[in-house]
Amino acid sequence: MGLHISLCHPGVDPTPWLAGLRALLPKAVVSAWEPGAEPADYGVVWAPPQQFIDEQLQLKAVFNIGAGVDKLLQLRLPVGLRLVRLDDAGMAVQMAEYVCHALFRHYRAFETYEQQARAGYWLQRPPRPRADFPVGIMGMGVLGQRVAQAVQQFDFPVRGWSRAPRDVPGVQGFHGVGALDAFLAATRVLVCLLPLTPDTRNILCRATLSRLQPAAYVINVARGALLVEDDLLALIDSGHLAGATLDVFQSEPLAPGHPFWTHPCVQVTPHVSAQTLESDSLAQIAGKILALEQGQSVAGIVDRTRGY
Ligand code: NDP
Ligand code: OXD
Repeated sequence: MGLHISLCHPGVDPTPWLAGLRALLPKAVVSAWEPGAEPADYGVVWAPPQQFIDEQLQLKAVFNIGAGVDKLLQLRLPVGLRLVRLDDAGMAVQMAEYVCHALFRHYRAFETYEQQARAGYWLQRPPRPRADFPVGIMGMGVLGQRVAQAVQQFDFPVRGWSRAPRDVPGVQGFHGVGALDAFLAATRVLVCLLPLTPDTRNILCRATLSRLQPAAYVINVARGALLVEDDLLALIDSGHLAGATLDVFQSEPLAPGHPFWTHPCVQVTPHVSAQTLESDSLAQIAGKILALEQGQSVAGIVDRTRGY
């Protein structure tokens, strides 16, 4: 094919990624980027340095090895450079299982039962109507819709909030800033699956979280910078929020001594709610390179004015 593909994934062993791309695109030259490398036709990257963009001036497209492009968009990018993000690639089902686990753990009081069991204490708590636990999903894209589908299977009422109207079967849809208050007021378990953009940074703050139903629960699986961490803690400590499951943080890794580590109402995981799957991701990227080479359109092209 005569194509040159440059992989730039700082801090990660490139060997399996290079081998995977070479197997999928045997006619292409695939190499790990280093400063001064030959110009490539396509970049396959996660959090590349500015130098990669500045030196690679002949790129037809850059493939982001992840769904979120916030880090990529922090770079100075040539105006017309096409960015393509991962579009599910095995992440949606992981996100659905993570969110369902967090929802069930909270709704069924499993954490309380675990504590009771450790103390050798037998106490049955009354069942709680699931109609009292409407789940509101902020971000009804590829991942949010998969989560909505999974949550509906367990008969929870589901609301969704997006920028543009989204007609998703079984989901009460809200869209735009004007409908945010109504969406929050209709939500007891909030799932955040928004991209990080100038419009969404710090969107989960005292003003918005206060509008959730009393004893609301927050699940943030998108980006840490969407959440004002001190506001969340204050609202949990005041009793307005029941707690939170957090997979992402303002600063990662979460700092030693951060109150989230030990807060009894906060569960933390180290940014693993939907992990990038190497073979699924490479298959998707290779397929899209072939499609672009044939002049076809591909899913997952980033709209840089929207920021996602
Ligand atoms: P999509 O681009 O498919 O969906 C984004 C959704 O957010 C869309 O529904 C979009 O609305 C909505 N949205 C964006 N901006 C706004 C806004 N200002 N107001 C209201 N709604 C808005 O993304 P994905 O579902 O693929 O991924 C979502 C995010 O999840 C990623 O950006 C990434 O940050 C995070 N992520 C986290 C992972 C983890 O392991 N923790 C793993 C993978 C992703 P509309 O439908 O109108 O366009
Ligand atoms: C992603 C992530 O954006 O893993 O794909 O966070």
